[in-house]
Amino acid sequence: MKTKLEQLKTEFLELVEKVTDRQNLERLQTEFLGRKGKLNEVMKDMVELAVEERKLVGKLANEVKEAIEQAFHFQEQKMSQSEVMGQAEREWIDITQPGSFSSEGHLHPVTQAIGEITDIFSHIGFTAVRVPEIDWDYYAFESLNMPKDHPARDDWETFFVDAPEGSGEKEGKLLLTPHTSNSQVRTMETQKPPIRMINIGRCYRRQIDISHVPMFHQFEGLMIDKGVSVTHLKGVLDYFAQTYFGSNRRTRLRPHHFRFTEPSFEVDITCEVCGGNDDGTCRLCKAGWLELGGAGMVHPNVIKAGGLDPDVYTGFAFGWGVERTLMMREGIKIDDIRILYKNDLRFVNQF
Ligand code: FA5
Repeated sequence: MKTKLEQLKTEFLELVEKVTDRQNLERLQTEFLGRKGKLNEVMKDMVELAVEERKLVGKLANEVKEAIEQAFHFQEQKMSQSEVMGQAEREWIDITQPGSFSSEGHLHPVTQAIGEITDIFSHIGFTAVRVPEIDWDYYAFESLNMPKDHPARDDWETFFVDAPEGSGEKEGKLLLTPHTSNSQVRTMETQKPPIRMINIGRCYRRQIDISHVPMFHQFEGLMIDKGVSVTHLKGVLDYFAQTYFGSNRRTRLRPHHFRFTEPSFEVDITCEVCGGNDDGTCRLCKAGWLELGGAGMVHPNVIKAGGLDPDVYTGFAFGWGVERTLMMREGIKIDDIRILYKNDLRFVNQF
């Protein structure tokens, strides 16, 4: 039995050195030390030995067992070390290498224009305000001198929200604002004159063609004070047009009619696509001019709705399309407004 035990030990020590992975190492250990393993197999014959002899063999068996266990742990440690080394080799990082950069996006051209427009007006004291873009009929129409069922409302091709009507005096139907002019009375309700505000917001109309989209942006300007006249309006519009478009562009005021301004105008600028020389072929404009927005002196009824006395205060207001303004910028040459909202990166990345 002693020889068998010695052989067992030698056999294990030889085999364990050749094992290279944990699975085989554990299998080998079970083969030698497991319940039905080789060591126990040899020990079965112990019962036949004399007591003295049994003691000696028992001691030897323990030594063999210990030697096997030690060799097992030694090999296990060697494996852990080489695993760590292997990992370090596989995962090393050269910190002197240049980093990899993720490509940086940028703001949408319309968002860029909104920032620029706000900035231009801030230089002449117009403070940005925000008002609801889902608002009551009262602020979008009624307070703007357009009573219920007035046909002038039709021009705004409005989306109404399928929700219960508000019963308050300043409520009515709920709608997606078709213009930013709801900010006129809302601002007069919260600020005292002198008022100089600019409101840039989303507008919604049931329109889509080459120069109309169902969701667009307008910027609304409002100035209310004592003694404000059309001259101030013209001065502010010219300041904006020259700062944003450049001094070589021409603008014009065309007499128009809005229920909430008197007198009212439409503001046109020479078309950037045809250079203002439309020979009947420009897809975008009408005879070299493109309408940017409406403007006028705030109607006395609107000033009253804002809680102010029209005999004391006068003011002007204007509302322009942001997309149209951007499209008329020098060098832009966008001849279809819808491309702004097609999410085509080939287009957007040019800005
Ligand atoms: C108005 O909306 C008035 N609230 C403007 C105003 C404000 C007049 C203050 C007087 C005083 P209008 O419907 O013309 O006016 O629209 C103004 C501008 O919004 C248009 O000239 C155009 O630039 C832009 N616009 C209107 N509808 C669309 C649309 N569907 N898509 C893109 N831009 C549009």
